[in-house]
Amino acid sequence: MKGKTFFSVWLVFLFFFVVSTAFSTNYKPEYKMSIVVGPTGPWGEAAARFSELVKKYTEGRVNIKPYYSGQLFAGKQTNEFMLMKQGVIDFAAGSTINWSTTVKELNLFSLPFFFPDYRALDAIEYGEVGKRLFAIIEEKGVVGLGWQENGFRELTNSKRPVKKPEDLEGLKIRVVGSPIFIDTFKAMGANPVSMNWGEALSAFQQGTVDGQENPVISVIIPYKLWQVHKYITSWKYAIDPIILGVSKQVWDTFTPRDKEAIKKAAQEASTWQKKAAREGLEGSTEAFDRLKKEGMEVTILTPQQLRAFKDKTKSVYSKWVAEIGEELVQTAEKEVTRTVKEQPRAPQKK
Ligand code: X2X
Repeated sequence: MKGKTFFSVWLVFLFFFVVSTAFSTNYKPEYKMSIVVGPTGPWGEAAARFSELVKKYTEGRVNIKPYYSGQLFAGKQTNEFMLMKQGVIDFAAGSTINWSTTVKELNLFSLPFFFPDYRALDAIEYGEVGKRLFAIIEEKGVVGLGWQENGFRELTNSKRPVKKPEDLEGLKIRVVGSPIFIDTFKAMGANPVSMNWGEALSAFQQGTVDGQENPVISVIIPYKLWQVHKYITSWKYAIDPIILGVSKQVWDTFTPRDKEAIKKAAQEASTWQKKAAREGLEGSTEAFDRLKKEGMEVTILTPQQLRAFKDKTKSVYSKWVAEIGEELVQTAEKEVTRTVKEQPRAPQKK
């Protein structure tokens, strides 16, 4: 190599060395990750896995610490997205419900009785709609790294089996502080109260609230809700995806190499999490059998029984389609219909 060429190669090398060192020294010693639930169950466990994988793939340059049970919320779980946007929270595995007060399009997942099954949900998340939703959240300050899942939300209560809308009358049901849930439960005849998850648990114990709605594997089992509620109704009335995301402000400080490493970790953790969140619920009665064993009375609504609840929520549906955006909902509707049509015909169970 001639002297001049050697010198330029050396300069280029020096430049990259200086730039990458400068970037990595800008890294925080700890990145805070927000989780609304505790460390037990697929939601919390996946956060721990994600942070371990990130550490491994970035060779220790990015250290994420999960903060469980909503410690970073500053009082309200619906604040999570705003706090990420501001860079106060760096990472989160956040429920789309908690983010929907800031990103109204995410109410798509809370439209009553919209998603029939996991197939339809996956088609939406990994298809055009999912990509659009990630673009929308990014515009608002959060980069989406993967789809995870709390799950289909089922109703539990301490008073009686709920089989028809009339059974909900007078029941005080805790819901998340997101307006579509208040609308839905009022329409079905219940008496909804919005409350943070952390506060809800003591309200169930004291009996000041009669019921709640949350997924079986991710919340009902880890929180042993049978200790406070005897009755569960499976009605899959709303799905609750989790987005694994990072504050855009923070994301922009990572080197391209570390971004790739974090994406890889996110993909692995999210694939594991989704599978775990569906364990015993997909083509199996295992999860509900477990609840029976714990003493719960399980009611699984028939399509006919479901119809009565769906009919009650029609007005909620029309109101919220307008909020979410008609075009987005229509695109999602088409996709759901397609997956239903393409479904291999399973033998019909009576
Ligand atoms: O608060 C809830 O019900 C929970 C844990 O499911 C959410 O964060 C949406």
